Amino acid sequence: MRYIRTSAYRSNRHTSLPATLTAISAILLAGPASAEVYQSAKADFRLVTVAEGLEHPWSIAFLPDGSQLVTERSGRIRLITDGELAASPVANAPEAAAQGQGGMLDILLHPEFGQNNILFVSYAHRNREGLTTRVDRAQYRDGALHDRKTIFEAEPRSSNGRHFAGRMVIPGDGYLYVAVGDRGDMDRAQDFGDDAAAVHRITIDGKVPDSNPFVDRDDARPTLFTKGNRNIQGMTLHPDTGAVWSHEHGPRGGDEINIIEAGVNYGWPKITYGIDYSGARITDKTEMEGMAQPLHYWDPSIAPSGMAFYTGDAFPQWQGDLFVGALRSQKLVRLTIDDEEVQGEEDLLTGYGERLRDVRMGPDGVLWLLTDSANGKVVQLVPAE
Ligand SMILES: [Ca+2]
Repeated sequence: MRYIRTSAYRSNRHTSLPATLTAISAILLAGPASAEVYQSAKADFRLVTVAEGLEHPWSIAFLPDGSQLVTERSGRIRLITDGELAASPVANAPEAAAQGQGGMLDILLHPEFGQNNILFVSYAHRNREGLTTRVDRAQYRDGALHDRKTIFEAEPRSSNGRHFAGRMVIPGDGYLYVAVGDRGDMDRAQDFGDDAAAVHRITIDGKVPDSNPFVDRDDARPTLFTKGNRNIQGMTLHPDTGAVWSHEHGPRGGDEINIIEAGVNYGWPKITYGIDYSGARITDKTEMEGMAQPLHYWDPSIAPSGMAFYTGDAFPQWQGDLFVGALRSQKLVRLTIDDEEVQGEEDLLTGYGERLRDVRMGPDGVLWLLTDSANGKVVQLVPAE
């Protein structure tokens, strides 16, 4: 079937469609997919809304039985089965502090979830001493978390409700990597006695691996794996190298992509691109001995969130491309990568009008997106034809 290829069609979508296009879109509507075709340099695609009515969905995990678990920043974990959002949230979820940018954040299945049912949830947690980023491990069975325990908690806490980070991955070494932001206080970012502005590496029981880069330093927190990361909102594994790729929110004009490596200082706020959102200069330095350069930075900022390498069969043209969601600039960015170099960048979904919170490679070979709103959606990105 031929797809629709006019920009007029796109700009008309909020008004009335010309009769001929309406007729064509009726034919295209074979399922719940939007009839709208989005064009891109290498592939045209449509969106399929899997579920909606989620409160600021933040992260999605794909269960082996084909269902999905989705966190809502408001504090719940929801189950979606065959496009049906279960009315009851997952039971025994941790109590997340939905305050500022905080709430229920990332959800990650153990690589052997099919055998052990173990998953990890990160969230903002509040007690009398303030707020922090925390990780619980639990077993998921029958719509509930079982044997849930806290395995990581960043210190110290503060009253600041910003920059919790929270993204997690488990690369080939089998350790859990969890990102913690600078908590809205840049002075914490280069203090190695502070858990803020870092990627931490722990065992899945919450212990400190002996091989962590700063374990022998008295002035450093032992779980630190990196330092100087302002607010990581995307982490994913490279499909070939297994390396941990991340992006972080920088200041105005300084969002970055980095590869996370042991003991590396990513510089914030000693070096950075961009300026403070107030307009003030943070530093005049963009590089310094002993601090890593980003692979890529965005000026103007896009407020990236969620990231995934495309590895599916539905879009052979996109194999190996890196997809990044954007909150503020409401788009999906496709980056072409050669080894560890960003070679090209294309903006997708600029007409969709949604903040994108998460971008994942689904087990079904297509990208899945979460939109960030009070009526958040789970969306699949499928070929146009
Ligand atoms: Ca940096």
